[in-house]
Amino acid sequence: MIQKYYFNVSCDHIKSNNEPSIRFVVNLMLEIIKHMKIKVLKLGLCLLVLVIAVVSCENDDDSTSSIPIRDRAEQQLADKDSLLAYLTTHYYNSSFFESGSNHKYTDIVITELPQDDEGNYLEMPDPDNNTLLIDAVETLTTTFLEADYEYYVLKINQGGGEAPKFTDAVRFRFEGSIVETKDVFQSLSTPDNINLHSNGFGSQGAIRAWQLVLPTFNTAFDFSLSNGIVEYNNFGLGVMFVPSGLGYFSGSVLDIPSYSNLIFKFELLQYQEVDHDSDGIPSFVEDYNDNVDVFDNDTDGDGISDFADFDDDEDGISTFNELVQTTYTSEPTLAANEYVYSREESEDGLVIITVTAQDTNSNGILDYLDDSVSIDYNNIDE
Ligand SMILES: [Ca+2]
Ligand SMILES: [Ca+2]
Ligand SMILES: [Ca+2]
Ligand SMILES: [Ca+2]
Repeated sequence: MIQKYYFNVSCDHIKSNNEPSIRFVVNLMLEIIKHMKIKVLKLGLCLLVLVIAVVSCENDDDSTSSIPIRDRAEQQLADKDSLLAYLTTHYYNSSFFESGSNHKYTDIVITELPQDDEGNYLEMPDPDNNTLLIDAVETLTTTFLEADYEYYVLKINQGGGEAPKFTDAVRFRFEGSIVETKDVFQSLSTPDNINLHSNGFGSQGAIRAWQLVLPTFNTAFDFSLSNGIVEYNNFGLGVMFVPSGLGYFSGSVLDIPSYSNLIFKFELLQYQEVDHDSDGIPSFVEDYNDNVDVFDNDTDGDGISDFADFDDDEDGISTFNELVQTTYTSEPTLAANEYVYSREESEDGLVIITVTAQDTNSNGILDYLDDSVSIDYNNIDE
C-alpha cells in the first residue's frame, strides 16, 4: 500500500485535467453496469480501483489544504536552478558500466565534487573513470499543467525489450532520493508493479516524470529462473532528475517534503498494456491527438475522456461491441486498428482473441467513434 502511495499523482493534476463531478462518476457507474454482462471480472477490478482512488485523492487534499499552493512556473525556475546546480557539482562512476552486463541501479554511484576549505568546488577526481552528470544527462522538456518544465535523464542502458506506453503498467526496481537533503526515501530492491496512469479520476497513477521517462527506455530482453529467483537480462537502466512539478509538487508524501526535487535510479524490467475502460482499445490508442495526455480526448463530449469511456461515440452501442472479434491459435500479425484483447496459453494450446475497429461507411471515422454507425457485432443476430 505504501508503494502505491509513493507514486500517487497529486490531486491538483486530476482536478485541473478532468474535474470529477457527481455526474461524471454516476455516468461511469452506469457505463460499468451496462458493460458488466460481457466483462464482469475486469470491471469488478475497475470498480475496486475507482473506490480506492477516490479515497486516496481525498486524503491527499486533506494533507495539503493548509499549505498555500505555489505558482508552477515560478517554482520551476527555482527547481531548474537547484537541479542544474546539482548536475554540475556531482559525478558518477561512468567507466564501471563500460564492461559487463546487467548492471543494477545499486551500481550507480553519484558523488559530490570535492571542496576546498572555503567550500569552493575542486576538479573532478579520476576523470578517466568518472563523468560529471551535466555532461552525461539528456535534457528534456515538456509542458505540464500549463508550465514549461526541464528534466534530465541519464541513460545507462536502453534495454533490449519493448518500450511501455505512458498509460501502461510496468515492473521495476528503483531508489528514490531528494536532491535538497540527499535523503533516500525509498529503495525497492524487489521488483514491484505500478500503473503509470490513473484510471481518470483517482490518484492511482505514477508521477508525471515516470510517465514521461519510462517510455523512453525498454524492458528486459528476456529473463531466466535461477534458484527460484527471476534474473532479468538486458533491461532499461537509468537515472532521472525530476523537478518538483513533475513529481509531487505541493503534495507532501510521507518523508518527501512539498516542492522536493527528486532523483530516481531505476531498472525497467517488464510492462503490460493497459486498457483502463476495458473497451478493447488500449488506452494509449485513445490518446488520439498523440500529446501524451489522455484527458483531453473526449469524442462524444460527455465529460468522460475516451480512455475511460466505454461508449466513445455515445451511440448506445458500447465500443467493445462495435469491434469485430477474431480468434487465433497461433501468433497473429495484427492488421491496422487490430488489438490483442486476450491471450491464454493452456495445455490445449494458445488462444488469442483480437478486436478490430471497422469503418463500415468508409468515411475515415471508425465505427466506435462514429455516432452515425451503430452496429453491434457481438449481438448481430439478436
Ligand atoms: Ca480503452
Ligand atoms: Ca466521452
Ligand atoms: Ca474508450
Ligand atoms: Ca458506441
